[in-house]
Amino acid sequence: MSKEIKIVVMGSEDVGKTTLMENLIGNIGKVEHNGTTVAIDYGNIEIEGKKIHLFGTPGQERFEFMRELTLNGTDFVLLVLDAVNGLKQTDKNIINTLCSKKIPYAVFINKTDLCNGEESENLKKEIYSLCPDCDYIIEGSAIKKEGFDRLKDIFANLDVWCVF
Ligand SMILES: Nc1nc2c(ncn2[C@@H]2O[C@H](COP(=O)(O)OP(=O)(O)OP(=O)(O)O)[C@@H](O)[C@H]2O)c(=O)[nH]1
Ligand SMILES: [Mg+2]
Repeated sequence: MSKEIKIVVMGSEDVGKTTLMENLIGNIGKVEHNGTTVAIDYGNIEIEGKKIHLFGTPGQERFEFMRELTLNGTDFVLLVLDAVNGLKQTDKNIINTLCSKKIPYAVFINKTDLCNGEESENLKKEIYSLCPDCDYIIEGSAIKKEGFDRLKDIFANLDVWCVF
């Protein structure tokens, strides 16, 4: 039996969750309506011999119940944020949930190709003020595949492996 891991990709509407999964993994399963995710994206990737299963959640608030469902049994969460638009209430709710349930997570500050760095610094301060335990913060661009090496490195070195 091999060790595999379940990672849930979360974040509010249009932050780039599906784009990140597509550009990181390539071929993913997704259900979209007019470009909006309406079910769970799924794909898997092998990094340094370890199989990582990624489950992408819809960002629109009407699908909040799916986020709850997908979190069941997760080992790790990747919270994707939009560097330009900052933290939405949905993101704050997600951070509070992860923090209170003690679910380990990394934050990917996406769309840094559209800003000058100041936005990311402000976001980091906000994240730490909500949850001082935040494990990792990565800056990058899902469209340009920037920040992916660091992301893969974090995934490869997680010590939360479960057996599927
Ligand atoms: N400039 C820029 N645009 C991006 C980046 N990542 C995603 N986008 C754009 O942002 C928009 C939303 O991307 P999606 O990947 O659909 O976002 P999502 O978080 O999956 O959206 P929902 O499923 O509706 O919650 C699309 O137009 C993407 O092309 C990025 O790194 N830089
Ligand atoms: Mg999506």
